[in-house]
Amino acid sequence: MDDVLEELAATIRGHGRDSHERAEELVRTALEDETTPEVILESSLVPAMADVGRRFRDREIFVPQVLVSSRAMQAALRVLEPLLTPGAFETRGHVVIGTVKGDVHDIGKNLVAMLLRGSGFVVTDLGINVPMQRFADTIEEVQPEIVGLSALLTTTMMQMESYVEEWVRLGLRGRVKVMVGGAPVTSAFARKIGADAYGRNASDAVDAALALVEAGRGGTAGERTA
Ligand code: B12
Repeated sequence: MDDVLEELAATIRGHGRDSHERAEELVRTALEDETTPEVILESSLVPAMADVGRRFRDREIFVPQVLVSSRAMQAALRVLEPLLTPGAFETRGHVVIGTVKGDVHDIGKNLVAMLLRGSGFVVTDLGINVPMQRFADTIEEVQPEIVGLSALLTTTMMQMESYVEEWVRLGLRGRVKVMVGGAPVTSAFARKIGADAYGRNASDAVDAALALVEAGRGGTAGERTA
């Protein structure tokens, strides 16, 4: 990895006072050096955030430090987002995405939304802590092909099943494909709750979404479906 990407990863992992400003600067420098947004994401930002996750799990760092890293990560992602988003001319489908109720984790969900946009999907991002009814109202309103649910806690993940059941009850389930993800979610869990697809990471989510749209047009969803 080159020096700029290494320093960027260290900035995300570290807890400096102005790390969000520094992260933004370093992303701009990497782009000026002609590093692609995909390389910046995959070889610096994502592994750095994964390392933050490991250290939080092992109680080497705590919530305040994680928040500083998250803020730096979000600042970096804001610079990359427009570059991963092509013009609206090629729309592959519409995805409504959000983090389920009681859960405020959004870094991974934002990354998924960003890569979906970058692959030509229109994305309506409902944000964090989103109740079932808000999804239901948005499904009625924007008629998406796919709804994406994100959860990072083993507790909040359990609500995904009741969301899907409620959409069945409301007669919405036949109109949308459901895709789920988040660190504790697995493809077995996705199958168990009746979701159509699971994405382990953001690029997997894009492949799954493309397969679902393709299947909806008469192809087969292939092995990525849950
Ligand atoms: C950052 C973070 C926070 C930040 C969140 C900031 C933010 N804006 O998101 C803050 C500090 C606020 C936080 C709070 C808490 N957190 Co926290 N947090 C994390 C941490 C360290 C990293 C998560 C992250 O951003 N990862 C990086 C992204 C890129 O990965 P990702 O989220 O997994 O997303 C990828 C995939 O999962 C997938 N994906 C994600 N969503 C979707 C959706 C779809 C549709 C698809 C297809 C794919 C997909 O693609 C993404 C991109 O590749 C994790 C540790 C971990 N290893 O996950 C703990 C972790 C999730 N947190 C945890 C806990 C316990 C908490 C708190 C309860 C702590 C507390 N005591 O207050 C609170 C809960 C607050 C709440 N109500 O939600 C635990 C959960 C344990 C559990 N079993 O449930 C974890 C696992 C840490 C741990 N090991 O203990 N947290």
